[in-house]
Amino acid sequence: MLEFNERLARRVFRASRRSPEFSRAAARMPRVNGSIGLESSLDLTRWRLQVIGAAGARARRLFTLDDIKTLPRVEMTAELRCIEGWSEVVHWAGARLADLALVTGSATRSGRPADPISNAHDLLGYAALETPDREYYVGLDMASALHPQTLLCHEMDGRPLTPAHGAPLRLVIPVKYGIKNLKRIGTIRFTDDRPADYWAERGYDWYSGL
Ligand SMILES: Nc1nc2c(c(=O)[nH]1)N[C@H]1C(S)=C(S)[C@@H](COP(=O)(O)O)O[C@H]1N2
Ligand SMILES: [Mo]
Repeated sequence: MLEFNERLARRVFRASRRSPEFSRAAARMPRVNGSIGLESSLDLTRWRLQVIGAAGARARRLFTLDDIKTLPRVEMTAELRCIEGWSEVVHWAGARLADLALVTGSATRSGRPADPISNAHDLLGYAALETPDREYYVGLDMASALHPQTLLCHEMDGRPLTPAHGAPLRLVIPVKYGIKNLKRIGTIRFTDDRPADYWAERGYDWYSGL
C-alpha cells in the first residue's frame, strides 16, 4: 500500500508545488525530537561534509561549513511536521541541496551539473544522507532532494544551529515528514540504488512525502 501511494505521489510531484511558507514572525523553536546519530561527540574543527557521486564521475568531495556558506543563502519559514502528530513553523537559513548538486555534478551519471528540466535522464535516482557515525540515515527520491525548498541548514531562528538540532549542518525538507530532516549530516551520496532508511527499516513509509 505504501509503495502504491509512493507511485501516485511521485507522479503528481512538481518542483513548482511548494510547501506552505509563513511570515518570519510566525516562527517558533521546535522541541528537540530524536537524537539518533547525535550521541557520539563531534569535533567541529574536523567536521567535513562528504559528497559522493556516481562511481566513475567525480567521486568524492569534502566541504567545510564555510564552503557551504559560499553557496547562495536561502532563508525559509516553513513547517516541520513530525510523523508523531505535531508540527511547528520554523525559520531556517542555509543553502539549497540543488545548488550543491549543481556545483559538484555528483547527482548525475555524467558528472555534469544536475539539470532536472532539460537533462532529467542524466540524474541519478536517489540521495542517501547519514550522520558521521552512520547511526541515522535517510533515503530521498531525487525529485524531492532537488526541490527548491530542500535546504542544507546551519541556522535556525536567526542563530547557528545548536548541537541538539543538528549542528553544524542539517537537512530541512518540508516536502517530507520530520523523519527525513536528518540532523548532523556527515555524508550525502547520490546513487541509483534505493538507499536504506532508518525508519523505513522499522516499518515507517520509505517515501514519507507531504
Ligand atoms: N540525526 C538525527 N536526525 C533526526 C532525528 C534523529 O533522531 N537523529 N529525528 C528526526 C525527527 S523524527 C524529527 S521530527 C526531526 C526533529 O527535528 P528537531 O529536533 O530539530 O525538532 O529531526 C529528524 N532528524
Ligand atoms: Mo519526527
